[in-house]
Amino acid sequence: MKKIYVKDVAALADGSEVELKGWVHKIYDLGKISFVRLRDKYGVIQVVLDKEHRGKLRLEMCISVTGIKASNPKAPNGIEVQGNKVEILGKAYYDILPFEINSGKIEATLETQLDHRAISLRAPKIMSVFKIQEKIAFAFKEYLKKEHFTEIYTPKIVAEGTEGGSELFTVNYFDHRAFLAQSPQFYKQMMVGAGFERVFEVGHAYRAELHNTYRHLNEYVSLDVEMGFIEDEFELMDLEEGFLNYLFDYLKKECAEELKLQGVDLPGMVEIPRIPLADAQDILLKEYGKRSPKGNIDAEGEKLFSQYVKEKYDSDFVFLTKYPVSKRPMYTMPDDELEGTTKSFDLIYKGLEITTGGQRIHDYEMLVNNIAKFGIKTEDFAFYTENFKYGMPPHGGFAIGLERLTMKILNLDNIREAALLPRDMKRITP
Ligand code: AMO
Repeated sequence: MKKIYVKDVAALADGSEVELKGWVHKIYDLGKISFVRLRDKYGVIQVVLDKEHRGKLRLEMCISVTGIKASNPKAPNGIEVQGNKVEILGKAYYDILPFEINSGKIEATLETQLDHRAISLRAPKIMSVFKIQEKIAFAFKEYLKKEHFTEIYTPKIVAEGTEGGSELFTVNYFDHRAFLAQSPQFYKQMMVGAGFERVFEVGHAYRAELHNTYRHLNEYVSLDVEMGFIEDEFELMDLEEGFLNYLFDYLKKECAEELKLQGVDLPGMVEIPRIPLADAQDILLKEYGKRSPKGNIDAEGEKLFSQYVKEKYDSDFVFLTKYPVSKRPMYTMPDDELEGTTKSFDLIYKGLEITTGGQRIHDYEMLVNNIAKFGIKTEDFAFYTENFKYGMPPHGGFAIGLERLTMKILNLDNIREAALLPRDMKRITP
């Protein structure tokens, strides 16, 4: 059935009859008449009701209103509907709402908002985060499809971890122990080798991290890319930079209203500086007296270095390149030009890592030897390494955390604000 949305009413002639369905957003009672604001997926409109039709309406009930469209310069957007029939479609059973959602800003803690997620999402500003997030994922797919990538769907119940470390959730899988996938890493590489050449996936990734921070989730959406027949890791950075430019253009066109509601101005063309990790560590020490952990930069370092890049290059982004072998998983291609480093990179955006990527080892013997060097049992990874016996192209890829990207584009303080139903150490409901 075709539904008429609030946004469609403006195009109707004055005097047209219209039936709208949505939620009671606000009520102003003015003696004989009431102004009821009806909210739907796309917006809010004023409905004028007499006492009888106003009846027992309460905030957030679901209603259908039939009435006549009229212009009224005093109404929001200059439009109202003079209602002559009201039906309650979804009753209200609450004593008081958990918090006010119709005043532009919710005066409740993030935890309370998340406890009542389906209510806090009713606030248009909060809903707009996820309308924008949907478009980010859409732009990712569209951009890659234009670049000859194929979308894949890989299993999330897996036999082995891909990223090293101990961040694995265990699953009882009949009489075996299995895990939730930390990343589609092995499968995206296998699909490149299988002949798709270029693949991407938008899917959930699971990390049993013991970090309850503003930037960690235990379940997040990973935007994964893997590309065959590359020359080096810089081609991957070119691809990611291309995507970000495409994304910002796309969001400006498709989400103008939502971005306005968020108070966000997107950048023009981005050109991202590429700086070796060791140089970044030196700069941090010289400019800020900040010491970094061996072979890495900590969260504070990421923030400080972003500040430096903003001042020096006027860029919100920076690629850190050439991470040491010791800090990268066993599948990462070593960099022969600089002893002890790899052909890998991170992308830092406004002080937060949003991407890891790099070229992979594609030679079977080299891979098996490297796995052994990492002290891992090669037999456990035979299902993965076996693919490398049959002609694997030089390849590499990267993954972007969707919530982290959303959070940084919209300048949100906490990653949970960019997760529809966040999973963290303390939250598994709603
Ligand atoms: P990595 O482990 O760095 O790399 O993850 C890639 C990106 O995923 C996001 N991310 C997270 N977001 C929220 N909460 C978490 N706990 C979390 N963990 C990771 C970040 C991060 O930059 N296989 C490689 C990628 C590749 O080389 O293709 C990988 O998973 O934005």
